[in-house]
Amino acid sequence: MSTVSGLTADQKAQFDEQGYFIIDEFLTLEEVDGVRNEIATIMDRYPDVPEELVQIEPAVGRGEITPDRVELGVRKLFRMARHNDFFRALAFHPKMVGIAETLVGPDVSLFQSMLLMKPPHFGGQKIWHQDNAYFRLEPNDVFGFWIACDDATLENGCMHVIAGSHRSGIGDHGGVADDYGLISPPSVEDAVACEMKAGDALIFHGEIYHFTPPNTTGQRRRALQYHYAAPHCRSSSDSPFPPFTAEVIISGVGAEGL
Ligand SMILES: O=C(O)CCC(=O)C(=O)O
Repeated sequence: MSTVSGLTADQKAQFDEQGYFIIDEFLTLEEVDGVRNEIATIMDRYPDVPEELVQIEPAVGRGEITPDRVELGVRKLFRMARHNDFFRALAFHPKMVGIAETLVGPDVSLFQSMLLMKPPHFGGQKIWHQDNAYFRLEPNDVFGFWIACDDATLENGCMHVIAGSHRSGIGDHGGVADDYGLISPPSVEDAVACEMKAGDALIFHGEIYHFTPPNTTGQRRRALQYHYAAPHCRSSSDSPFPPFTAEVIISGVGAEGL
């Protein structure tokens, strides 16, 4: 099988044409366990952690729901690579950096790290959006890894993508904060539902339309999301969010060590 710097020709072609591909068993179960343990370590220290690191589910924040453990009320961990040594080191994972160098390299920066926690029973949907509508990086040499840290199913909120939608530019978005999304969202019937096992990785273009439904089960659905971009990308003034700057410069001018 021919390869393009660590990717098969088929994976590269699927990324270019469809805007995504999946690699099974991308992280080992030991690596996934390491991620789960570090989440627990952060939450053991909560609320004595940087404010932007932990975002609570809105219904928990409003006091409408009280989870058994505080970790089960978290919507996301945000910019972990900025605030936590474990997640910063993970940004240098050779498999992720190798793919980043192929897709947006030669030099790469980690632009955003998140852990989407989608708690059992009340983890809400993430509405249809394109990630680069948030970042507004120009040029749009940006893509994400979405790595399942639990088995992700239709019922607990697996990722849904619209194949090929990364080729039509950024659609109109409205709303605020986590509810910033496409004003004319596609129909879920037209989406590819990406059911994945823990450790599998979805690699997706920064302008693909995507969405996750609510978690209606008692099972957890944690996912690690790292976005890499070429270091020369800059947030344009079209973004309603403060300009995005790299969390970690992996390679090129100003590169930081492990
Ligand atoms: O994992 C999720 O539930 C949503 C992830 C996502 O699309 C995002 O946060 O941009």
